[in-house]
Amino acid sequence: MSTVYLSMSTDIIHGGHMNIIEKAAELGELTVGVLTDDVVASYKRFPLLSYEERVKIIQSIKGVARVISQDTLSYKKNLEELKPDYLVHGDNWKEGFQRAIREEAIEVLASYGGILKEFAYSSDAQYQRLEDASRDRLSIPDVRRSRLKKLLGMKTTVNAIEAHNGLTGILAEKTQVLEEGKAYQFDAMWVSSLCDSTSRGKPDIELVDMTSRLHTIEEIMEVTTKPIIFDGDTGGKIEHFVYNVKTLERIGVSACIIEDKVGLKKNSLFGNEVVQTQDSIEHFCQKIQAGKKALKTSDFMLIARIESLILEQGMEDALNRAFAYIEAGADGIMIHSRLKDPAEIFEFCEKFRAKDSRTPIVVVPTSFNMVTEEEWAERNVNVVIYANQLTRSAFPAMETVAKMILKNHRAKEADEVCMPFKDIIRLIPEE
Ligand code: SPV
Ligand code: MG
Repeated sequence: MSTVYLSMSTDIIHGGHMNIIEKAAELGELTVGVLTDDVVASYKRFPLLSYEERVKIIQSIKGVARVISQDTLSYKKNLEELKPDYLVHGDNWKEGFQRAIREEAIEVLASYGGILKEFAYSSDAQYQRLEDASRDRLSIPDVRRSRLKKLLGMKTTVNAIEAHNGLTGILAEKTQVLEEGKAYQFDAMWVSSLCDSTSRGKPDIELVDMTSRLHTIEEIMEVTTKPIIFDGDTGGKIEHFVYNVKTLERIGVSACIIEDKVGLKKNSLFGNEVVQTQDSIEHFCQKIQAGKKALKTSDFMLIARIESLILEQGMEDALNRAFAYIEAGADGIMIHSRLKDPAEIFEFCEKFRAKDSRTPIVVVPTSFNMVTEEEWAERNVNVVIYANQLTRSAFPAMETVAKMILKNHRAKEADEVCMPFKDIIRLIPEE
């Protein structure tokens, strides 16, 4: 009997999938490769059903002889291992970024005489409606909140980009790079105090109050589904913090990071150029304990941010604090630095990991920005936050246009650097 291979990522089985499984099974004994969660999340959306659940469903479909995992978009590894007589695929991969994946598969098939069988891709309007409904489910607070922990379980390193309103939220949600058979998108969003304050024309000194910050989150949540990591600044008074952390958890935020500073907080990247006071270990531990006690789910993460390197208190102090904060209940540690050279962050990670292999480490590489995500992964860093690049790129672009209009006494010249008007009115479609 001939052998057949087909790969599937879906978490909603519809008639189109049943048809292609039926056709594939007619060709011989069918093995289905189920794409792992991180691969599905990189090119589609986060799967509502986990890999294990999807395997169970697909395994029970008539005609499926067995199910294996496919852990890349590329078919190479599984084809070389199985050497199936037939590879079955919808014809939709002839164009676009999947073309490279198709070409590679054809090459592997040719190496041992396998045959590619392509069937017309079924694009029924009701299938699209089903997909839209599934995507909507991802925005439900319980689903969204738990997603950060799930991602941390799936990937060594999760990335997050700053969002401070609906529009930057949409950028974080939808921006995707598809190239050479690979797909990339951001895993999560960072609601930065710096960018939230800057977008309101205010300094980053905890002046924008919690009600306004919650408003920002609400605006982002209305138009996105990805998990949110909230920059909680110092967390404020313990008596206030316990209320705020409960609210964040209830509305579906996944994590809150608070920094160990007291008094008038200034942005960390000022370092000791301005007066900033670090909290005592005892008091910050009390804040963490109170915050953890107020929480109702195990999904929400309270992450402690250590300012010792920023305030030049030394590596020893940073490490002591990290272990004390974890002892107090922190679900993760953010270590920050304002040096261009990543050496002190690397040293912290190494010394921390020597004693703790589990607790997630978060970094914000604004100054030490030459390190790639792959390099962070090698050092067992779990969350990489791009904290301010959208704001820093948007402001000079807007300023340039404002100056062009002033200089030319009209907008014609500025139009060259603006997106076409017809594109902006269609950027946000009506539902
Ligand atoms: C922020 O984005 O507001 C941060 C990171 O807290 S930093 O600006 O580097 O302090
Ligand atoms: Mg901040």
